[in-house]
Amino acid sequence: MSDEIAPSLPPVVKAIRSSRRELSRLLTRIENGEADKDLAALFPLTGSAHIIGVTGAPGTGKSSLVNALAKHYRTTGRTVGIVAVDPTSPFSGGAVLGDRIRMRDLSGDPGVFIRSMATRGSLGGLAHTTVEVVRALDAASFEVILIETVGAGQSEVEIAGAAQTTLVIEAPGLGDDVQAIKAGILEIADILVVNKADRPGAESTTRALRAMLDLGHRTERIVHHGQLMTVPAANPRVDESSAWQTPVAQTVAINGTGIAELAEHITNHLRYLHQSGTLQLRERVRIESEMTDLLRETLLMRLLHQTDPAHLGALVDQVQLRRLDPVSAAHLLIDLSFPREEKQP
Ligand SMILES: Nc1nc2c(ncn2[C@@H]2O[C@H](COP(=O)(O)OP(=O)(O)OP(=O)(O)O)[C@@H](O)[C@H]2O)c(=O)[nH]1
Ligand SMILES: [Mg+2]
Repeated sequence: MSDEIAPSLPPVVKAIRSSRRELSRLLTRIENGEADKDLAALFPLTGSAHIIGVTGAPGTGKSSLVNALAKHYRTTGRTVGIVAVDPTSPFSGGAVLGDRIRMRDLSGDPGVFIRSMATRGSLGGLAHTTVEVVRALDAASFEVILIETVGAGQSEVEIAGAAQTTLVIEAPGLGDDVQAIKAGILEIADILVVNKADRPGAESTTRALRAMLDLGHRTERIVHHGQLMTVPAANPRVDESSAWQTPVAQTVAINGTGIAELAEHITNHLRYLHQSGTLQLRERVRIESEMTDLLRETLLMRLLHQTDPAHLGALVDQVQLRRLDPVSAAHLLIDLSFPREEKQP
């Protein structure tokens, strides 16, 4: 973290750039949903970090890989923030312990900051909290931010939305078919990684993934009704030569084999994002969807706040008696709080 701190920086940014304890405290406030003012103050200081998502089935070696990548980036002098997200665990205790052991060689390095999160600390939803934690690390001037999530469900896909580059981790010997197909997360992969390449079956897993990428899995991301969607890249607009070709990298996270090559793929991907304009496009989509979520939440809160509970109860009665349908009832309530303007002829 920088020693020269400009005097014009907001107090919270000065604090988290100069003290790890202040940063930890801010992250706790974020998890408790008590940091809206701080987040607003630090927001203008975000946008510099390269945010990398690392996702994949349990035990594929994500933490080990994050550890190895972090060590690699430290040798290049870059600072690294790590967010380990475990949506399945109600407490982060176990995950923290495991990660601490695996990432022990990073502790004590002031250029690395590690935070483990679980559903426990997530008032506004884990994906949303993760985005805010990443923003705090970004404003604290960590240059690379690695987000580890256990891959499978929708929350991982959402969390991956916070990343600019998403790595999907596979390992040989997880069963006959490649796990990504089942999980449906191949679509979110910017880079596929076959970790545990020292294990038997690594070659066939790699071949299977390459074949999948060649066969109809070539996709492009488009914006449709404000949502970023993955569609088959059959569209003639997409110039094959300029589209990103998802690479399949092999690594042995526990001894560092292939990590430099993986880091090179990551750098290439960031360059591609910049040059193609995709970086800005993805960010716009992310902001739009975040704002839509916030609007939905805020408007609902305001509406319920303004609504007389007796009136709501009476409407529910009417619906139950089949005198009113649910859609009309909802519109009646909304029209009370947000009267429709009469159209001028
Ligand atoms: N042989 C071999 N073992 C590895 C490699 N990478 C990780 N492991 C081992 O695989 C096990 C799981 O590694 P983790 O890094 O905890 O995997 P993870 O994906 O973070 O696991 P969860 O967070 O529990 O989903 C550990 O015992 C690691 O030592 C590798 O490249 N080769
Ligand atoms: Mg892990």
